Amino acid sequence: PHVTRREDYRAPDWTVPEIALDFDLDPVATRVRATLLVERSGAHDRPLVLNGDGLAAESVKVDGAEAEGWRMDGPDLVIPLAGDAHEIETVVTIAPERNTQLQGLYASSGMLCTQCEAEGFRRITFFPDRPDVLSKYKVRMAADKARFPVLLANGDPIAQGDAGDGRHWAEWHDPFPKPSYLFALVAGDLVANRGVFTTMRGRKVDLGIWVRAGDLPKTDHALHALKLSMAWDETVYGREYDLDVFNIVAVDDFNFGAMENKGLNVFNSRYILADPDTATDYDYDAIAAVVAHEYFHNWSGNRVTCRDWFQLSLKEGFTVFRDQSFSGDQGSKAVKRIEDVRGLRASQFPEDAGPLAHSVRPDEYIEISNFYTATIYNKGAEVIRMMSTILGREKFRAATDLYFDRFDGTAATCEDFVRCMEEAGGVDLTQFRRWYSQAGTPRVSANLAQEGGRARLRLAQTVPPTPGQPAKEPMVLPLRLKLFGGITGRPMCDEQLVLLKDAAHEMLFENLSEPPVLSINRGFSAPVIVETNRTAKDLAFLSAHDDDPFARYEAMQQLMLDTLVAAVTSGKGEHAAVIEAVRNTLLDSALDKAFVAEAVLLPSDSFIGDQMGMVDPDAIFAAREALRADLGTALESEWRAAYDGAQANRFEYSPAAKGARRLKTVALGYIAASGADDAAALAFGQFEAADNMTDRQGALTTLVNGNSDKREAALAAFYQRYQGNALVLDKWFQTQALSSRDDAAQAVEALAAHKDFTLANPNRARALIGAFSVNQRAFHDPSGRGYRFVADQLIALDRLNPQTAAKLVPPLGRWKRFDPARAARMRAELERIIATPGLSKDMFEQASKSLD
Ligand code: B3K
Ligand code: ZN
Repeated sequence: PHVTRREDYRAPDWTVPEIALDFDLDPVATRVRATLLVERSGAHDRPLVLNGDGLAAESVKVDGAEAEGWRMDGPDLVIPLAGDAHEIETVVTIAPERNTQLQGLYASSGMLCTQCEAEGFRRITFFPDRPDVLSKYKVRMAADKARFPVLLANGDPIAQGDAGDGRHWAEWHDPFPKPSYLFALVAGDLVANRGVFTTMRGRKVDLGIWVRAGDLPKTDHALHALKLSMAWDETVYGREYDLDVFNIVAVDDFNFGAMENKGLNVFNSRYILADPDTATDYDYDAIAAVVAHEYFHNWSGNRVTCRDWFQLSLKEGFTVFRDQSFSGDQGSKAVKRIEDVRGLRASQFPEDAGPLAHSVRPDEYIEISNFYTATIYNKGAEVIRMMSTILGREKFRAATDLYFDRFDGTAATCEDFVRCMEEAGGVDLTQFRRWYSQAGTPRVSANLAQEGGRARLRLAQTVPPTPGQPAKEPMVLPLRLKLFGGITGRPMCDEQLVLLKDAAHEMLFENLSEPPVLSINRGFSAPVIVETNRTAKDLAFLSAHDDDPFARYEAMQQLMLDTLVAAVTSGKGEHAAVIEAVRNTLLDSALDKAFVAEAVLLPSDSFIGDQMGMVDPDAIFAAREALRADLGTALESEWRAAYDGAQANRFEYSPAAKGARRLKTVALGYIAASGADDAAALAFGQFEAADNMTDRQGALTTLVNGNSDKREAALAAFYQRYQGNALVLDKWFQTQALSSRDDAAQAVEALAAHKDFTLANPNRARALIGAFSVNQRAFHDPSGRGYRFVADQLIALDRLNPQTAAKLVPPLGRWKRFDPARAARMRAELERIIATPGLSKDMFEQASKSLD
């Protein structure tokens, strides 16, 4: 397969300042007429190359006359042109209903919608489908009036009318030049929850959240989040919205979360629809975060876009950083940071340590869809965060102002962004740029040694080898650190920001009146793995006394990890220190409940596995369950007190109420882990009495993981109640796929044959297969049945939807971390995937790289 390389970038031969699209919409056969104004760029005699994917040209005209000498080069249309500017017209017919890839124009629950990023526009019409070709779009759509009463596209509505024969038409113009990946249209039987936002300069923007009529009551949260996001981007980044309308459409079949098409965002319905009965607090938070993310793209992505797909993190890393800051500002910054770091460690760290590791600005790809990764998004966000830490708030804002100002209306690069940081920040980021080019998670060792009244801190860093990058140079690591007195708990110095640039560095602290304890990488100021010589006592001390909430959480996590890793290695656990630290946290009434809930949660099986040279899923599971049981038993009365203290009268979506619900379900889990006789009854009581999905699903999870006779009853009741709601049914599948019971693998195989299971809907596929493959013990069942099941499903899914299938390959690629028997079975499944006739290049790239 063809490999695209960053170093091969060349500016486009032809630009397309304007395009007019005319759609005769029909699910079976949609006719697309495209009229392009093309201009030769620079002095050359190369023909015009228009990308296509599965298109056949029915007509090609140049300046109004049938074109001569055009030809197909594989999927692309090549037209020789004599002059420097021409009008090109092509006509193609496409079949939305047969589009199971969900890329291009497709049908979903009776509506028609588009998804073009990254290279879907070429499945709609012939076009130079690359992000550095920016055009002004005029779109005309005609469709059956009864089936598709609503016709939406980018920009502003211009005109609409009747077309006769039961059809109608609408015209939309987008005045902002944009790349083809931001094109969108939607046709459907939809209703809108409408709102108005008045911008900082007093312009009124009409907002609409478009859904099926029955879903309208579930759209208030998304609309509210949109208004908050628009206001936040004005206050924090000085960015104002620029069109008269902003529409969001929810669709049921979608390959990822949502899409930032100019003025017409298209969303996976799971990131729009919410009411207390069907959405958890986690869902509510995710909806606000994704609405914000897509909205923020209007500046970081649309007004300033990417020159080529290697620069993807320019818009994605920056926009994730922006949505994370937004979410932090809506509630507890500390809890948000903890959640984000947990996510980074669950997805990005393993990616960076495995066969698919790549840098934030990759050097090559086979299929760009495979590079919408945790590294591009979440590590990319950490890179932006580090620059904001180094520059400080004001200079960072000056730098983003400069960036938006200088590159508005253009397609930029990561380098352009860094240069703005340097200019406005007055800093030299030469060495820092390695964050864009070197893959792998840096490791820092920090050893503090007391020498009388002084202490010496020895810092050292290494960056591990990754595929194609055997040797690494030292990185710039901004480490926020502080010392605390081990006796009084008092800070012994102000917090310092240390920029570790060399492989090794020493610092001396003088005049110490008591033994110091090191607090380092506070707030997770650098996305690195830190190893220290801190004792269990030091960590317990910090978990109770550190004045940085993240560092407090981190100390507890490290204490738990050290305990669990020792237990896995030695086969027996020494749990007293963890129990004591958890007790102190539970009893600290100054802490907010959401923080407590995060802090007392044990690291996941897979995160424990990530600490070990060779992962033993069964031993890890056993060690973790043993610690859970001990925590449950030893602190049973504290868990019950926490549980009772977190009961609420009535559902409310506020940080305090969310925190209470979170702690309540965590406490319920520990009460169940204690083996208390009434645990199942307590859980079932919560399940039945719940007035919200957070409590209901929390109780269901506890029951599903257990063996009580209430288990089947709860699963059946849940299914009965939510049968008609696809998003909630996803939770039913997912909860069972994540079960900690011995029969999880078997149960998942049976669920794949359930009448409500389908691979055609990406949410459903991810709820079962995606969830199961991160259930470490079940997926890695020594028989290999988990691997076989996932491979079977992925082979079947690839025939329908390569993009979604390929995203689910990475768990099979972690074979190096497992014993030879498991590794051989995992490799065999990867090989079976690669040998499948007609395999997509998406799957080929993921599976073949995973074998190396
Ligand atoms: N930009 C889209 C992601 C597109 C994924 C294409 N494979 C959503 C987002 O990041 O906001
Ligand atoms: Zn994005």
